Amino acid sequence: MRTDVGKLVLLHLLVMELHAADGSHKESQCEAGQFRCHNGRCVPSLWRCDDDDDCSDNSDEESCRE
Ligand SMILES: [Ca+2]
Repeated sequence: MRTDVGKLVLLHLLVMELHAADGSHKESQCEAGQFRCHNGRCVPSLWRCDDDDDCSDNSDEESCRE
């Protein structure tokens, strides 16, 4: 039982990873209209300063506060 759950989680992570890597610029630059998080993730510029941590490291919320 336990191993089955573990496999499912691993599979899920793998699928997510593949999906994220597919056709996206992972390490270089973001597309126009996107904000590049400190961790390299790209999020729409609209998501900046919306009080929601979209970058997972909160960098999209950091850079807009003085
Ligand atoms: Ca945000």
